[in-house]
Amino acid sequence: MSDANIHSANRSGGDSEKGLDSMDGRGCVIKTRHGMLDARRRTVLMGIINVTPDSFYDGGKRLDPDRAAADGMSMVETGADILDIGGESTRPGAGVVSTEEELQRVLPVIQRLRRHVKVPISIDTYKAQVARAALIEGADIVNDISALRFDPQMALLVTAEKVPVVLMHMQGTPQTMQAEPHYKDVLREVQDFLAAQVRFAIEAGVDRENIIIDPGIGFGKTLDHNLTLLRGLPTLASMGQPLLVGASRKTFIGKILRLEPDERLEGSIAAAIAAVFAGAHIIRVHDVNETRKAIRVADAIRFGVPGAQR
Ligand code: 9MG
Repeated sequence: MSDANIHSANRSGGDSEKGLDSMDGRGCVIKTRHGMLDARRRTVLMGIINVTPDSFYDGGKRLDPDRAAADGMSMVETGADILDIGGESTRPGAGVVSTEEELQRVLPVIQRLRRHVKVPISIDTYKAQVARAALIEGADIVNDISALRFDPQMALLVTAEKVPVVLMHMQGTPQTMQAEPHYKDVLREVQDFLAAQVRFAIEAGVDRENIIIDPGIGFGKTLDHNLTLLRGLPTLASMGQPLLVGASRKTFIGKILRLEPDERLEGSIAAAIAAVFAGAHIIRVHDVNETRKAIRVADAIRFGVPGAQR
């Protein structure tokens, strides 16, 4: 997929979506085939299971499907509300994986998890064929980093299957995105892009309630772009769709702290908590146990603790 294809596909102009309802609670509840995700008074946590040899942090750790499934089960035990299964690395410069290879990586993990966990499973793919097979095996949500742009069949699939879909912003492709990210006004452009893709999805037949938006931290962004977007999350939250943020162990944290991915836990938790207070509904993380504890405290500060002694 060339950049030219991506930028010409489905874009209906740079205007921001004026017609979106403001957040009224409606946008915080997501219905899935395996239950409801209610983010009205609690942050939803998505645990990352990469079944890849080359992901930037956990690449190569879960090539055995039994190990990947066991990790998913322990994420659920420690507080994951969703498990996100990916079979193609999206780190900057990562190679494209064939559909067959991606299917061989993710399906055995989804099959095992579906037998053992009740939480919704999300399939991290931009390929409709992979998403379709994953949904058949029991996945519930499609996490599409291309926001329905890379595969024309994807919008048809999520419409027909009536499943929630994550629309993420990315400038370029994983192969090109960090070459020279450029924006005049990153927050405005990301908001306009997400509004245009929400409109595209709705016109294709996707229910508004099934659309989750995501600024795509680290996808074609400099350190400054990422920080501006995290600071601007309230603007994106006000678009009225559930808002997902993924900052876990990403390069911008390494740039701030001058630390490698395996030393970025504390920075990742700080970013997650900042996102929660800025209005994010779903946080995508590698470290479920640690992040869940931090978020429980953040949620208690935001909403109180039911039955707490005064
Ligand atoms: C697959 N993947 C990697 N980072 C991500 C992010 O920030 N958001 C979403 N939706 N997916 C991501």
